[in-house]
Amino acid sequence: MATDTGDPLPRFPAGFLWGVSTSAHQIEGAAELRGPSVWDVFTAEPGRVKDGSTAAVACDHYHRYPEDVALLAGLGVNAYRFSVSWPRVASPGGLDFYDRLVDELCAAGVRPVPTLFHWELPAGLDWLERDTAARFADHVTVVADRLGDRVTKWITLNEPAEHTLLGHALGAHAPGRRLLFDALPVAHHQLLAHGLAVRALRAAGARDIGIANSHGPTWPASADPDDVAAAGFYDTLLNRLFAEPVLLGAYPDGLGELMPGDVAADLRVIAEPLDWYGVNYYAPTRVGAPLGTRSEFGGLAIPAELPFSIREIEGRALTDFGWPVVPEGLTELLCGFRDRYGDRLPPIVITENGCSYEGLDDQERIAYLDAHLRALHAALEAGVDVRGYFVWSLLDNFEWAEGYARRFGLVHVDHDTLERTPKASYRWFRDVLRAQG
Ligand code: IFM
Repeated sequence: MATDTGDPLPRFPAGFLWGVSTSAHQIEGAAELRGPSVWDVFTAEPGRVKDGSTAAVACDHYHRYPEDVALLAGLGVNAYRFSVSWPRVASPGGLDFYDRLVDELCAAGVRPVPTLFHWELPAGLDWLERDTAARFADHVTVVADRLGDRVTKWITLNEPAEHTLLGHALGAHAPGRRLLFDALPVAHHQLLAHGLAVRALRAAGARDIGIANSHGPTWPASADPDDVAAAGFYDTLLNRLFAEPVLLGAYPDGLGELMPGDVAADLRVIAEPLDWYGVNYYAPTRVGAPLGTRSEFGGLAIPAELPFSIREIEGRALTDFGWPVVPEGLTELLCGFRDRYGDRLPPIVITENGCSYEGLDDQERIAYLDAHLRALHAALEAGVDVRGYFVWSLLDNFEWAEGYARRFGLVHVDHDTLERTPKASYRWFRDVLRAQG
C-alpha cells in the first residue's frame, strides 16, 4: 500500500477545480417523491443486492441537503458533482429539489456540476430502444431551462461503459440483463443520447459541457500473443468504445458495423465537440486470454464465454472492494490518452477517484488519495491538460449491487440513524485544499 509521505502535495494550477462527487440514487432517498427507476425494480428482486438493501432512504440527502452542503463548505471544495434523477425530474414538482440544492450550493460558494444521467433510467424506458436517446434530450432541456441561470458546468452521462457492461451484458446491475455482446446497442443509444444532450444543452444556452467516462489502463497478463490480443480487445471495450465515438466520431475496430441505425449520421451527433472530457479512474485491469472457466474481478463474475479473462494484479494492496491500489495507473492512463488522441482530446477533469474502506480513522483512504493526487500531478508535469479532480465520494452511500457494504465517503454515514461524521480523510482533504489556496 502506498502511504501518505507526509510531504506537502505539489501545487496544482490556479483555477483548478477541487470537488467531490455523488449521485442521486445513491444518496437522495425519498423514493416516494419520484417515479420508479430501473434500479427500484432491480433492487426489489430477491438476490440482486448483496445485503438485500434498497436506496429508498439511502442517505436521506433529499431532506438533509442543507447539512450536506454545509459539509461541502466546511471541506472547502469549489465544486460539487451530483446527479439529477431523471425519474424525479419527470415527477410533478420533482425539479424543485434541484432548484433548492443549486441555490444552497451557490449561497455556500460551491459550484454546482450536475450529471444528467447516472444510471437511474425511469422504469419503462429501455436503452435497447433508440427513442430513449430522444427522451433523454427532452429531460436535459427541461433541466437546463430551469437550472441554467445558475449552473455553468454540465455532465451528460456517467460511465455508459459500466451501465452497458454491468447492467446489460453481465446482469450484475439494473436492469439485470445478461445479453453479452447483444448489449452493444445500449452503448450506441447512450452515446447518441450524449450527443443529443450536448446539442440540447447548447440550444438552451449552456456552455462548459463534458461527459464522465470510466477508464483505466489494460495490462496484458503476459507477452504471449493471445494475452496481448485479449487485453487489446478489453481495452477496446472499456476505453476506446466509449472515448472514440465522442472524440474522433468513429467506432474502433469495426464495432460500428454491429451498431443499429444510421451509424454514420449518429456519429456526427455523438461527436459534438466537448469543452472538457471527464475521466473516472479507479484501477488498471490485467487481462489474459480466456481460461475456459469464469474469472472474477472485485466480486464480479466474468463469464467463461467472453474472449478474455480478468487476472489478479499481484503485489498490490487491495481496497475493501478488492480493487488493486495502483496510483501510477492514473499517470499512465492520462499520458496514454494524450498520446492516443492528441489535439482531439479536450482538457481533462478527473470526475471520480476514490476507494472503499471501513472506519473513521481512514488512513488507507488518505494514503490512496495522496498517492493519486501525486500521480495526477505527474501527468500535469508530463504536459497533460488536467483542469480538476473530484473525490468519489462525499458520503458513504448505496453502492449499487453491493448495497451499503462499501464505504467510499469522506464522511461516515450511520445507515440506521443517518448521522454524518467526518472521517480523518475529510480533515486531510480540507487541509490539502487550504494549502492549495
Ligand atoms: O459508486 C460508483 C459510482 O456510482 C460510479 N463510479 C464508480 C463508483 C464506485 O463503484
